[in-house]
Amino acid sequence: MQDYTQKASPFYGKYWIKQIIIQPGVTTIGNNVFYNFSDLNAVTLPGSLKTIGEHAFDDCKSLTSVKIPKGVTSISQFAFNRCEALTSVSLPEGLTSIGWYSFGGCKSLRSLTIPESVTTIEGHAFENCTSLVSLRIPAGLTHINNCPFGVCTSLTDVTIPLSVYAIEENAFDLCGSLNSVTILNPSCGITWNEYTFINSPFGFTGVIYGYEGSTAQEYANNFGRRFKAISDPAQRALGDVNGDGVVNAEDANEVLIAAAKYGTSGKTGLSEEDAAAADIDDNSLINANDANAILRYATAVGTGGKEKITDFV
Ligand SMILES: [Ca+2]
Ligand SMILES: [Ca+2]
Repeated sequence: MQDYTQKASPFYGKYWIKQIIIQPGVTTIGNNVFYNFSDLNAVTLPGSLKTIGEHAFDDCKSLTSVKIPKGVTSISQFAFNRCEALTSVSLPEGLTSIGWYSFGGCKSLRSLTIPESVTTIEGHAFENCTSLVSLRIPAGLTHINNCPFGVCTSLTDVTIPLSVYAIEENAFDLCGSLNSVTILNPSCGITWNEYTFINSPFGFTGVIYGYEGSTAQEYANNFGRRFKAISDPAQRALGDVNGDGVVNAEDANEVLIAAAKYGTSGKTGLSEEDAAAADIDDNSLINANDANAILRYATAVGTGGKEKITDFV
């Protein structure tokens, strides 16, 4: 399928179309092909697909879900921009790059798992996704560009993985609900201005978590942000799967997510350190037994118990 300018697409003006099925064999959806199909609510993409062009589904206001097939390695700029009804997006393992404004203004999108294979998220990619409450940034990402998650006003917490060495300004600008930012790379380069994390007219009133002596601490101190230290990975407590210094239900949840992933893909998606902290019964499997032990331990500690976590396996 070739590229078009917006008005030259053979489909231009056919906005009443509600469903599109793209036949197997098609490898490219050209630029602008389905631009502004305002009635389109379902699209089926073939397994042969490799690329989705710029503005391909831009302004398809009725589209509710999209499953991008395995084989697509990059999503071009503005591809799904302003798809305001989109509640579900499935991104494939193998995807490496998510373009500029590709999901900008997808105001109904609530949760998003970005595959571990993604190494580039361009600026504004998810800007204005105002319903997004749950976001997992992949462990292979190296760089957080300008404003990829700006105006994600429902996002409450975010963990920036060890692999990220640079965070640009406005990365989490105007994220009104953001109250926790965890930066796991102790020497991550954080753009030295106050607009990198913003949740209120007063700047950032949440907490920045990082290691003692990290650039995250230096940043927080310089801009008057609250800072809390997380424990050293070398001294990671058994059960602290997400490495935030406490063992609680969130860790049990991480274990269950990892177990489910293992069930479908044969990979837990956990780093070696995380996996070591997750395998409570030390049987080299990450599963519900480990999650259970974490939960029972967290409950016991919460009510004053002095047991060790391994007492619950
Ligand atoms: Ca934890
Ligand atoms: Ca285990």
